[in-house]
Amino acid sequence: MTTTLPISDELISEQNAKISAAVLEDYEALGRRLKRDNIDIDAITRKVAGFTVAVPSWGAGRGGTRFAKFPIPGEPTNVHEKLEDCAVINQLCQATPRVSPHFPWDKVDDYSALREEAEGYGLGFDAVNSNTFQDQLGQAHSYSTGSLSSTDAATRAQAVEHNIECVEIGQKIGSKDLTVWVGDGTNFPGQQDLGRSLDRYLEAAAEIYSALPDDWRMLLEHKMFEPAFYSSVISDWGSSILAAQTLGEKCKCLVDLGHHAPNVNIEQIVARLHRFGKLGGFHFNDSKYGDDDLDSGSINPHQLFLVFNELVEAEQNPRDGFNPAYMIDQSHNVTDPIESMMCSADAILSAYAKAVIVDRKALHAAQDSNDAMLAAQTLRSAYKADVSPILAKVRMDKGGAIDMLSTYRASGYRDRKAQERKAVGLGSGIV
Ligand code: PSV
Ligand code: MN
Repeated sequence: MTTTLPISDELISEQNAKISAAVLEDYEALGRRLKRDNIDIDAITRKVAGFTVAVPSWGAGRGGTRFAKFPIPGEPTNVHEKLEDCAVINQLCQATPRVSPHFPWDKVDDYSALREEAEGYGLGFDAVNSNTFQDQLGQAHSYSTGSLSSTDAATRAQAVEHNIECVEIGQKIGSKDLTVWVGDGTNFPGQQDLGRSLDRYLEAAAEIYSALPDDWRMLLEHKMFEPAFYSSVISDWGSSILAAQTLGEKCKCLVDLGHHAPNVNIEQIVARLHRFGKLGGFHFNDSKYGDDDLDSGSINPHQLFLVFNELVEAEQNPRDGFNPAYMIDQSHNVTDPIESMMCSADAILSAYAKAVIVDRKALHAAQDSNDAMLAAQTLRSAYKADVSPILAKVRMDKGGAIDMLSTYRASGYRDRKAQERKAVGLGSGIV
């Protein structure tokens, strides 16, 4: 299939030509600095070049809060336009070759055509996400009482059926993971029995699990609160891992950075889940207060680095086929989503690169001899390194844009789309 990418290669080359000499100069300087610590920059560059993260189809649209959504002209209005925008992101950042769809939002009649359309952009599909946290027009049973844990058997059956349909669609588009996040929970003490609601969830989730193809995984995403504000059925990593262990081998846990109580040590959760072979996926975003869905690395880049430090540790000590599905999961309320996701991919790769250059031998030695200061400084030294020349070189070598933002803006892509696409309605919510 011929590939028609949305941004002209000439424009990318033209923009890159202005700064490529400077990038190479910086890359050589960084290479000399790393060599003093016995680190081979080219080996790091190869690792960074191999790291990719999926983008969510819904992230291509402007997000909103419970209060409002402020659409921008040229925003995508269907899955085809979302794919086109995801192609722009990957073309310029060269690190996001997969799209994670959400159903029923991304439903179409012909999924093999959708797969071909994505392939035409050089894109594949990542985990499929089910949606039983909102009602759809014409739906037989409302999720107002919950979905997989609803007290109503017919509602639970409908939620199971929807998840199985997501797996069937996923098989047509080349996915291998089903991500299940439910908004189930309560708003009042006593509203539901906390034990029995988990029983109902487990029973329904087991039905989905038994419909999984052999080479698929089911990823359970926990979230502390919202939309249920008193209790959520899968509220924390404890509930998540217990459910995953109950369901079976193919069921793993997915960590979304925004889904924890404030100040929770998320990197430790990563290490714990890995220890038990249950780390299946990751949703990247950042937050100040709760599930803010802000851009990755925009508030607390050091935490992102510490999380990656554990992920690299896990990568180097794999257990039970360590292969997490990495995805950006953000709501872009005030920015152009393409710009946000390109910059987020950069923040994520940057945290990864810093974690890769951690002197692990020195770290382990300091840990083993209880030298807290040396251990902390070993991490700090990697964190302080400016790895941007590595990231820029990776993009340049892969045909992406060194300066993604200015190249994107010079392309006039969004203005062009504003002429071609129909306007998005007002409203609230993330779609
Ligand atoms: C829930 O807050 C979440 O993080 C889950 O990943 C959902 O599928 C996604 O946001 C979109 O609603
Ligand atoms: Mn998420």
